[in-house]
Amino acid sequence: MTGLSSEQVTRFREDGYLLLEDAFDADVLDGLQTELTERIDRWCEQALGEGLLSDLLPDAPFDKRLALLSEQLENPGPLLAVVGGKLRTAGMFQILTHPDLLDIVESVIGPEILAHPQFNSRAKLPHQDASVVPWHQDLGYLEADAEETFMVNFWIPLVDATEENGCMEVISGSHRAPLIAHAPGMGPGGNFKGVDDDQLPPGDRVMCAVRRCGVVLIQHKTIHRSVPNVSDHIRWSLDLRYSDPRQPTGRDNVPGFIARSAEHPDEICHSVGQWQSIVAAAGAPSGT
Ligand SMILES: O=C(O)CCC(=O)C(=O)O
Repeated sequence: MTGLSSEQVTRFREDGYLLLEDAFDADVLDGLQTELTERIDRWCEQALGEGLLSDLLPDAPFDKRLALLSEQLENPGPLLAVVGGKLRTAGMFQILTHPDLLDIVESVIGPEILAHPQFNSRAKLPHQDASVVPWHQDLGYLEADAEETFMVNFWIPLVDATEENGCMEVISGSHRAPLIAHAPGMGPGGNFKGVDDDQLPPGDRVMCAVRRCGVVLIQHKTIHRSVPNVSDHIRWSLDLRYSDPRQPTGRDNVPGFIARSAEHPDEICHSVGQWQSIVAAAGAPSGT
């Protein structure tokens, strides 16, 4: 893939979302997927030693194992934490800096590209309320000074994402709305900020099923949610964001890194170690 066509850019700007199948090769995700498996292995080996687990299930498939392990645990929270949130790992760096992704971003905002500090890895277990994300704008989770920053947000499934396993749903054209007030305690688990139904702007609701190696692109004001996972397997995904480094990120206390720059090539971050140093030097609390 070498960026978006001008028709795709126009559709993205008009609708505030774009579905892309086969946006990159499967091996782009392999490094991170191996890291996730290694993290699960390490945590579980220790838990086995402590008598918290009885079976490591080494042969269970990637899209089932974490859920089966969680069922054995009285408190699965610490296990889920090792694979969720902001993993500043080599595999994540490889994805964030992959030319196929950066070409897509460049088609929309040009060649000055910051890998935004807000990103997540998510394992959405079957029938798990706490991972069902209510209607929101990503801007609702950022400082309001980023309202005019045109962000290009990638939602990337690690398994084929379907309505049944909890894919994303977007409201077409909703990115033209201003920042809408987000209330705490929303979603079936009461653990997310979100927008009340009566504040949702009009627009077609589009269920964004997309296969592994595909992408759902949204903008930071596009209203979206993820629907419940009623399947028998885990919907693994990443959400990554990019913006122009000269514009506010809405996350002043955590830096991103320059992923591509025509103007200042000397400022490009070339390794995961450099990325980790940039974040450490800013004194950002770990996990933010
Ligand atoms: O992956 C999900 O379930 C929700 C993702 C989301 O809402 C986001 O990327 O902002």
